[in-house]
Amino acid sequence: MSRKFSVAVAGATGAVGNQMIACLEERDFPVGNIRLLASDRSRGRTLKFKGKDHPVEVMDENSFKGVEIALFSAGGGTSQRFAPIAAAAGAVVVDNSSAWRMDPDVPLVVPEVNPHAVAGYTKKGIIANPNCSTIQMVVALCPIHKKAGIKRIVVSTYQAVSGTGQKAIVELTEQMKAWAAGAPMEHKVYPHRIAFNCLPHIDVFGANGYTKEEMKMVNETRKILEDHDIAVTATTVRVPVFYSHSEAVNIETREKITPAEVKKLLASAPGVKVVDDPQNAVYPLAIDAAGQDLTYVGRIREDESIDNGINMWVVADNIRKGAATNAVQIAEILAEKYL
Ligand code: 25A
Ligand code: L14
Repeated sequence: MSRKFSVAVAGATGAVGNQMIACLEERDFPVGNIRLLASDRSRGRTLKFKGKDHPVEVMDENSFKGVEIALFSAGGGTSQRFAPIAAAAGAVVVDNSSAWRMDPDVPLVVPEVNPHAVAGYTKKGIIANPNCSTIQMVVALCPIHKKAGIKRIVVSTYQAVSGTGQKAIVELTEQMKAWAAGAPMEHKVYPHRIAFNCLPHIDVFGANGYTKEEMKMVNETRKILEDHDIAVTATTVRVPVFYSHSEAVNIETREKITPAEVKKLLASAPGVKVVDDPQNAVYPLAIDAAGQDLTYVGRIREDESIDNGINMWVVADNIRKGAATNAVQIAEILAEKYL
């Protein structure tokens, strides 16, 4: 890559936006000029990029003049409104919200799985970053799907509070402090206490009894793996963990594949690290994945209740691989191949 790009980060002061700025810096993305955008609440703030202070600008219709790549993580409503404005100004938008993911004219991309789909950005000037829980699951499952054909996925998630943003990190911290002090624990962000609890409720419930988060895992998995015959069912659960989502993933394959074969496949799969020595209490942990970019897979074993079944435990940092890193990886493909 020789030339540099004019980049904007929309939602720069949020949990994901901050990490996007860090990823651009760490991965040495060829940034010529950077614009950091947020809402009026962040007016007057500055953020550091490559050791230099940059003012946070309030995002409006004129924010995207001259911008070539715009990374968005400012919530669904904001993306709905501003992504087309940015695209009309000539930027390619990589959007982290759920607003555009299922639009047939918007590619939904995980670079380890379907990098070719980036080419579809020309239709709307928007590329969608998938849901965090879906990203780590398809990174782990894609090699198995290619080899043995996945018929059905049954997944239960154990999701960190950082997925809800900075305010939820504060809520869990405050509840734990209050518990230690013997004081009452208050909640505003979640409908119940999250400290020392598990909530089978992420995003809003739909008419079918599933949450939107659960249905994202169903629909996005099929779109990314480009296979609408895969049956997927999910239960998504919020747990009192700060960073990294964990998932118990059960699959049924068309062809027989043994746990040893799965381990061998995943050992050379892009973006995956196998951590699987249960006799020595070695398996993926949220606290180890936090701050990392890989998807960690362990507890790989046969599902003995069916002919072609595998169980595994999949863990990744939801703010990094689940959001910011994946978005910057997409921008890298754009920069290298398309812009
Ligand atoms: O429900 P929605 O609309 O889809 O939004 C969902 C929320 O999920 C987060 C993100 O929260 C978003 O607000 N999010 C989205 N995708 C995520 C993912 N994959 C995700 N979280 C995890 N994983 P957030 O707080 O982390 O980041 C919000 C960022 O978006 C900016 N923003 C919001 N509205 C905007 C906007 N920017 C431009 N135009 C708009 N209209 C937001 O900037 C932030 O950068 P900010 O200035 O509004 O917030 C700065 C700080 O203020 C705190 N804060 C948040 N909400 C409030 C608030 N303070 C006071 N009142 C509030 N209501 C935040 O903690 C933030 O640090
Ligand atoms: O669809 O709250 O990208 O953990 C990401 C964070 C949905 C909710 C998305 C969470 C959001 C999720």
